[in-house]
Amino acid sequence: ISTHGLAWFPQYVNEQGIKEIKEVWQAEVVRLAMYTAEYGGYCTGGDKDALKKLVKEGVEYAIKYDLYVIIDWHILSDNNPNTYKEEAKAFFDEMSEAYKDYPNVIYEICNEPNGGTSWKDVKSYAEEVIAVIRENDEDNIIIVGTPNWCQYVDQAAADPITSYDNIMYALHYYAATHKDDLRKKMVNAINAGLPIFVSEYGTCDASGNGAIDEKQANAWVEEMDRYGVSYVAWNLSNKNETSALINSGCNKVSGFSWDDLSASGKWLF
Ligand code: DCB
Repeated sequence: ISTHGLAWFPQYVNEQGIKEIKEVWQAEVVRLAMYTAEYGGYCTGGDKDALKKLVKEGVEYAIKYDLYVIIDWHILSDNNPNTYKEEAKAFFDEMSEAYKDYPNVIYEICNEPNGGTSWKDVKSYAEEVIAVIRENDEDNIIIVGTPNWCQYVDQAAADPITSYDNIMYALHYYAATHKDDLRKKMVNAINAGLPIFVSEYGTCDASGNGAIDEKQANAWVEEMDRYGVSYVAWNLSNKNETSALINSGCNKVSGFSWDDLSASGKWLF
């Protein structure tokens, strides 16, 4: 399960809520989505100390309750991860120094490159940020985003990062938008030897809203299970949108009942 933007919905990072992600939802991984350029974005005037504190709280709870935790540098409207590369290096230097001894901590260094960002751009960014992380932390998993909102895994498969180990590549899908074609890209990339992590998906369309496509959503899960691919649902919030797992009228931050869940929350549960 992924949070929504941490600056926007900070309340879902709380001890009981994270505990329930493991014990009630029976998920194995929580993703902490920290936007870089929107909604109090880390690089666009957001409160850096407050955001880092929230990330660290989330990680501490994940460690305590035995969950994997993804620290997500959530680029989006900034398009190209090189836009805030220096900030990313400083951020991941601090995080990898703090968590090098916790193998359940995963670094996702660029959510969704888009806006014409090429794999060459992403790869050169990744090699610089990974070098910083590997100075501190020699083996925790690092997830690298792929072009076109994490759909062009074929480009990464054709030219993967070879100078470091334990690198995975993100594929993201929204089931009402991305169907057979993207599933085929996933399978081809896996067959080419690329380690894929679906660090974000939705059952609705690519805006995070619109109708749920249950048939496609189930087809994705079947294919991911067949190949042992991990997947993380977007998003744990009560925003009035389909992808939000909690109903917009519910202000609880843990202890959800069945009726508190949205249709996508019920599907996931
Ligand atoms: C991704 C982003 C994620 C975004 C979801 C749904 O964007 F990683 O941040 O979440 O997928 O679009 C949405 C939230 C909204 C929020 C909006 C902007 O659910 O509440 O208002 O972000 O922050 C994607 C994924 C795929 C595609 C496009 C986008 N695509 N996108 O395939 O075209 O443009 O954001």
